[in-house]
Amino acid sequence: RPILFFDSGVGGLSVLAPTRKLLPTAPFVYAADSAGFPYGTRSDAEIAARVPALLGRLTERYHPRLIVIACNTASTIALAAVRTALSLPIVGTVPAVKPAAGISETRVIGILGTRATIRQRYVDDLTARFAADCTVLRHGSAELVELAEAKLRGEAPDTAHFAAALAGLFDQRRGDRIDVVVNACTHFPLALPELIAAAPRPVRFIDGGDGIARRIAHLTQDQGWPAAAPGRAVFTRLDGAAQALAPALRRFGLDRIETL
Ligand code: DGN
Repeated sequence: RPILFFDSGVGGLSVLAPTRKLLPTAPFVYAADSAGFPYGTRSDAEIAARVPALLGRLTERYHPRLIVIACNTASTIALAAVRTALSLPIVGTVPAVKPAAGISETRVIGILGTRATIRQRYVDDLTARFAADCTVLRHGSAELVELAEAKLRGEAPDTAHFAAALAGLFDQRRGDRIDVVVNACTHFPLALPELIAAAPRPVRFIDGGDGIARRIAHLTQDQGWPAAAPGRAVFTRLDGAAQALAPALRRFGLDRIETL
């Protein structure tokens, strides 16, 4: 039975990649809700209704042994509802505030996510629990999600666009003191070199990908994965943009493309 990754688009590949390193022969299904993309500009109610319903359909079709919600927007809004609706292990992806607070020297941290993620109470709670002595600045960007998707379709990334998107974080009061930025959207680590190049000065970008991969390996450790299985990518709508992702998906071991 496969491990099912779920995101609105290709962002979850930043969680799939470290997981494949730890579990090279595990069977993977990567589901992208291309018909619902992007989630960051949708209402909480839409996401709360859509994500559990889609994961229910995907579970019926693929019988995964574990689901990874590889999307901060979906996780911070719908993780609890999905766990209630489905009786299999669900791993979520939430902003890496705790490790950020662990390494910040200036005690000023940036959280870069979608607009939907940064307004969640879930993020308030993480901040209160793990970064109470820090100034935590948040910025929600729809542009960065589009830029990461375009990069994976093979379009040449433009540093100026990344710099403009980052200005919303660094131009805030005390933004000049930020030394650690949490990539709180799974799309952003896919464009890490571009983010580093576009930042106004050297800062550390961190995300939860490696930690989530270790958690998945731990939860599946009793499983013998006999031989490398071809990975599948499933789209809720297989349009031109989705098809243009095929070469990138192959680089992540996803050789077959299907529609839900
Ligand atoms: N990759 C998703 C996240 O981590 O929040 C959201 C991308 C989107 O749909 N805007």
